[in-house]
Amino acid sequence: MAASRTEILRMLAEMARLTALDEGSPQSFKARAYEAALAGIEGHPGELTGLSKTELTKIKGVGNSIAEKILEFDTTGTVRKLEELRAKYPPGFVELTRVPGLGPKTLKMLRDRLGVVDVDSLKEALDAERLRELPGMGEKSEEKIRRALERLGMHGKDRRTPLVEVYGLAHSLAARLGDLPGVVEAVPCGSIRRFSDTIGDVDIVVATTDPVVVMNEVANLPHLSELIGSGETKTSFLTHEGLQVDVRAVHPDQFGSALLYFTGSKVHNIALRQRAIDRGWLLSEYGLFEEEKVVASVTEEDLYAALGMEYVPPPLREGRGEVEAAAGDRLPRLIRREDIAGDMHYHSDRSGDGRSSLEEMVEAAIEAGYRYVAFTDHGEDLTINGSSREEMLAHRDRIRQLDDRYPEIDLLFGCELNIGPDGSLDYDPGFRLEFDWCVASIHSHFDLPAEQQTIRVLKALSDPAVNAIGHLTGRYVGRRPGVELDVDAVLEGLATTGVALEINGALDRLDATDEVARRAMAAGVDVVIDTDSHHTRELIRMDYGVRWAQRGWVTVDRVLNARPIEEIRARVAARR
Ligand code: DGT
Ligand code: CA
Ligand code: CA
Ligand code: ZN
Repeated sequence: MAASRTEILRMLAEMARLTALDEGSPQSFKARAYEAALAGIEGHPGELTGLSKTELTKIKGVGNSIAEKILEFDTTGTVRKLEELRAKYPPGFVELTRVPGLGPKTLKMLRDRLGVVDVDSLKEALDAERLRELPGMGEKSEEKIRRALERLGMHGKDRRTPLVEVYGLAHSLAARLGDLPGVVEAVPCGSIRRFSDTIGDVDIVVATTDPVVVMNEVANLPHLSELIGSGETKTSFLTHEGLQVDVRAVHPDQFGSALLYFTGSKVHNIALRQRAIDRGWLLSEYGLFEEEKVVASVTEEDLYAALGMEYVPPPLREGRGEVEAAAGDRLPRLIRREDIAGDMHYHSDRSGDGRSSLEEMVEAAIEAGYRYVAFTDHGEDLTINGSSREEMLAHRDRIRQLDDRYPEIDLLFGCELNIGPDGSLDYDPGFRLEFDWCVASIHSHFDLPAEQQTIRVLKALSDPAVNAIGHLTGRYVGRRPGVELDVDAVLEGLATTGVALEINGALDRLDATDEVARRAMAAGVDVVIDTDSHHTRELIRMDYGVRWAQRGWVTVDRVLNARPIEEIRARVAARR
């Protein structure tokens, strides 16, 4: 076998995770070695398969031992050490690392002393009030863990996985199946294709003339931990992370109807089936039929057209009025990736957590086809990551020089201001006006009461230097709930001041939510779709941000960074 770059990265990420568990700390020497290798490989373009050990060790962060594991993985499809760790830490146990407050050390103790091996046994131990007996734990920590379990929806059949943990896997699986002989196309469907922020299971539809080859490949995938069921055209299995994957092989002639059916949502499908029935037809995963005759089946476009509707983009297929709109030719002109003209939340290594230089970030922006970009490195209030006034002014000089050197792009000197617990911002009002553009965002104090959070954000956005509110709630999907606030009050504040609502395209953020974005459209609030990139590889987040915005029915005319830079500058000037 030859492993793809993504598969190798996934293997190393899993090694890092399991090693941290095994060593009792993500800071252990071994765990950090994997993290270093991951960072090095991510910064190193090109495939890794076929490289020799010497060539591999030339990559930053990759030492002998890791190079050997990459070679072993590339030739055998797995790594012996990884298999050992997987046996020791099954998926149900690894999942517990998602619970805030349960670090590797604590997990080890819970397992050794209380026999906790998964969410269910953790719940039992909590119910029996046994955690409080352990060193360093008490009633308070029990309560905290109990609340986290509830908030994350981590028990029972309703368990969902954040999109960010599934997206890469689903696409690399599909790419692998897409390369098999006889396969025309393989596409992740279901909630992944609709770009939902959390995922129940992975559905992959494969158009092929040879289903046997596909089913054989699936049964032998290195990702497979447990086979759930297999037939001639469908195989279901669990991955080592405990995620269910359903792969269905369909004939290329029926690809459109299979895509449509397995993309869902269920509510959307039911409405389409009803439209078919109203016409005396039947719609299934095999096609749209009039008696025995096929009306349409090859592409989704054919099917929507036959049903007398506009094509509905997958992120819209949630049964939120899209069927009626598409049937009445009333689908709004949604934002698309090619409409985006620039990025207004963008870091360089001027930020402590920035990983690419100004030059690299400028070149990546040009590569992405942008006409402008606003560098928004952190303000001084974020002590480690932020910059002093002197540093910012020197930074401005460099940005202006680069702006002259690259005539094809306009560079703005901006800042990501930190919103303090009381709504205060970095620097002073005068200095803040030195910036061409400011995004203000919350980075701490997530637990304040809703009323206080609302006042906090309203105060920040009333500052004339503020042009957008970044990642509104500060949530991390499935890990940290966002701050609670009065969304309508904030939207009203944005509408009256002309400050934009950011849609942050980081897969683990996707913040503001689709729901809030849709309310923003109704409230007359403009949005900016940003990547918040800290590294050149993160520019891909613009694709994600756009799809997330589509879920919120965001239209092109309401996206600030789809407009010419002059309009943005004029809006900034008008606020001051
Ligand atoms: P998930 O996995 O919970 O994140 O959500 P989905 O939407 O991926 O749902 P899933 O995996 O149960 O099914 C995939 C798609 O298959 C779903 O979006 C629509 C279609 N589908 C599944 N079951 C049914 C059904 O009973 N009726 C209809 N009309 N469609 C279904
Ligand atoms: Ca699914
Ligand atoms: Ca499924
Ligand atoms: Zn940022």
